[in-house]
This record gives sequence, structure tokens and C-alpha cells, in this order.
Amino acid sequence: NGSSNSGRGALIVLEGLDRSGKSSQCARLLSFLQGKGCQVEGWRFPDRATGVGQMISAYLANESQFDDRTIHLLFSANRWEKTLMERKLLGGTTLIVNRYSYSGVAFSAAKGLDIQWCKAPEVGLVAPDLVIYLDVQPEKAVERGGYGGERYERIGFQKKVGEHYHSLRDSTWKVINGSLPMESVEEQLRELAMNCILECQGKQLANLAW
Ligand code: NYM
Repeated sequence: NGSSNSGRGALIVLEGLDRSGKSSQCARLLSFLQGKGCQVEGWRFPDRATGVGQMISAYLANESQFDDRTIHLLFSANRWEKTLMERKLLGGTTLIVNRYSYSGVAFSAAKGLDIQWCKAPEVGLVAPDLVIYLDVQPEKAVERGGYGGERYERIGFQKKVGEHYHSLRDSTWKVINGSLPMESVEEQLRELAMNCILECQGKQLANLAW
């Protein structure tokens, strides 16, 4: 099911702290849906392959510096430059997206930037049909093989990011306890994603309003 219907695809976003398991779970969910014959692609933000993405990547690796507001706008620009997103969805492709505007706001707000200011450049982007938050305590995340040494990968900062994520939760969010065994998280994700793909058939694509 999924390959033969003519409806639009779903925009499904995974969010969570660094090392919350998003990448592994995105990969698992993607191959599960592909196995079901679903028209689906895996995306991630930042997309480090674009020109803007390379600037972000250098910043995260501490190879370059930007003012907090400048890097915030670059992360946002990196979403705006993916104009293919809407066409993909309307063409019937479901997108499983690792991070989106919520990462943008939560990470920048954790630095002390005003939350409304952080939200502003995200307004008008395609709105997700479902946001799945993998809830993991920062202490647990560190235990998982530790952080890779990129910017932001410190426990105190991650705690602040977690608080901001919490304040962003709305009706499109589902929270999964990311400390559960991988198979259990995977099972819950599958169910949420399958339901979302079916339910969004009749719904129009919307834009982030905030
Ligand atoms: N990040 C990610 C932001 O600060 N703002 C954003 O808009 C996005 C999409 O970049 N620590 C941060 C969160 C991560 C880092 O992400 C790189 P990843 O998923 O490790 O590639």
C-alpha cells in the first residue's frame, strides 16, 4: 500500500537531542516503508551538501565562526533552499526528515536568542504532518558512545535545548520514550508513520504558521 495511491505524501519529522537515536530510527523507518512499497525518501537538516550546508558544516566542526543570529539564518536558509520538498510531497512521495525548524528554534533559543525572533524565518515553510520527538535524557545520550565533538555537544547545553523543545510541542507532536529498547521505539514509529501516511491523504499541505 502506498505505491498505488495517487494522494500526496506525508511530511514526517523526527526531532530530539543529539544522540537521541534519530539517525538510526530514520534509517530503520525508511527501509520498513520501502519494504511496504511506499514511495518514500529520507532527508535531513542541515543538508550539508549545498553551499549553505557547507558553511554550516564548517561552523559545526569549529572550523569557522558566525554570529549566533547569522548561523541561525543560515540553518533556516538551508531549509528554504530545498524547494523540491513541496513538489515531492504533492507528487506522492512521503519524506522522513531528520530534524527541521524545531531544531532551528530549540538550538538557537538555547543560546539565549529570543524565541519569536528564532521562529520568524521559519514561517511559511511546509508544515509537517507529524513530528516525532525521541525523548532521551541528556545524561543517557552522552552514555551512548558520547558526543562526537561538534559544537553544541555538551550536556549543559543539551539540557537547555531539551527545555526549548518542550515549549515547542503542539498538536502535531508525538513523544516516544527514546530510552526504550531500539525495537520498541522502532515499532511505535512504524505505527505512527503508517497512520500519518493514511490520514494525510485527505488533508491539504499547510505552511508553518507560528
Ligand atoms: N542544528 C540543526 C541547529 O542548530 N539548527 C538547525 O536548524 C538544525 C537543523 O546542528 N547539533 C544543530 C543540531 C545538531 C547539529 O545536526 C547538526 P546533525 O543531526 O548532528 O547533523
